[in-house]
Amino acid sequence: MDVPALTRTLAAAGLNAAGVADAARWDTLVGPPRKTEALLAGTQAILVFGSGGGGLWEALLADLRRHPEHLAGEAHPLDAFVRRTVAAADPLLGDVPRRWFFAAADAELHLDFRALADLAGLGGKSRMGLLLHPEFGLWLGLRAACFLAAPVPFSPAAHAEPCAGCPAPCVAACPGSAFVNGQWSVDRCSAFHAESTACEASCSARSACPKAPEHRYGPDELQYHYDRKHGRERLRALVGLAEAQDGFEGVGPHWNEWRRKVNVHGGA
Ligand code: B12
Ligand code: SF4
Ligand code: SF4
Repeated sequence: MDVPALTRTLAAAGLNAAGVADAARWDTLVGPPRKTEALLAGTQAILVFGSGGGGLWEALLADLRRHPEHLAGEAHPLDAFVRRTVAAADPLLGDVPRRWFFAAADAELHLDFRALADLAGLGGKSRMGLLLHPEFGLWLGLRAACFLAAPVPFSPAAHAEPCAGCPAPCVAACPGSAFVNGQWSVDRCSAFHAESTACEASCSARSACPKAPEHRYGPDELQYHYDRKHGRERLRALVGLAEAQDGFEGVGPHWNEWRRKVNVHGGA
């Protein structure tokens, strides 16, 4: 088992933020269906991988330019790229029992990746409800986690209150009054999406955060994450795939349907 080599290999493909969580602490947070006993008996450590800044997007574009069929044949090409990248690197873990999970919205089993990444020392909880990473700020996607039945040193905790002392330009920049008592509210934000198109292509509050401006996503990546339909059209243009050859239309994110689709809590 070579965890450092796995981490280096994934970082080279844009999964450039990694941490290790204590499985026993995870078990205190979740209900029976998501405890390690149910997911992988004997789990001791959980490797958590994220993508900071635009590295993963650039690696995706390079892959799709070489293999346009990876776009034409996948409803969620970025998530599919992450799965392929992980599958290619996985043999570095040798014969240690393990199980991978992904943060994709259509994952078979949803885990609360923000809580996992918190345990793995990747960042703290911001006013935006997003995990704020010390190097990448709010520009961090959470992508994959590997439950491992082997000991790996746990990562130190990150700064628990990353917004302390900040005058909160995120709140001032939000046109949808989505903050309640200074904290982002998913219900307010979702309601605003239902009544206005102002945030259909980006989030002004997230973009106003002064942390890590050098890692803000570029316009193409922002559009892909916030407006999948037009984001996919742009992706086709960037990799030279004709619309007629594309087997999918971009859909999501599902601002007002996610409660029906997703359950990351322990009960069910
Ligand atoms: C469903 C979903 C949505 C839904 C609902 C969002 C929500 N808040 O629940 C919708 C469509 C609205 C949405 C929107 C967005 N999402 Co979203 N979403 C998800 C998904 C698939 C599941 C989340 C979920 O079910 N939540 C329901 C329960 C768990 O949420 P909750 O009770 O409100 O959340 C509590 C816990 O997370 C808890 N918590 C416990 N410990 C910790 C520790 C930390 C550090 C934090 C931050 C929270 C936390 O705090 C919350 C309040 O009690 C996750 C991927 C995953 N598997 O985790 C991505 C995810 C949370 N989304 C993400 C992002 C980036 C977004 C968007 C910016 C959209 C975009 N286009 O990229 C917006 C804005 C979100 C925001 N400001 O919070 C990222 C967050 C990355 C990060 N740095 O934190 C994730 C992890 C996806 C990813 N691949 O990276 N999302
Ligand atoms: S998406 Fe729009 S309404 Fe929601 S937090 Fe961002 S700026 Fe505010
Ligand atoms: S703008 Fe300030 S308060 Fe808002 S998320 Fe960024 S650091 Fe936190």
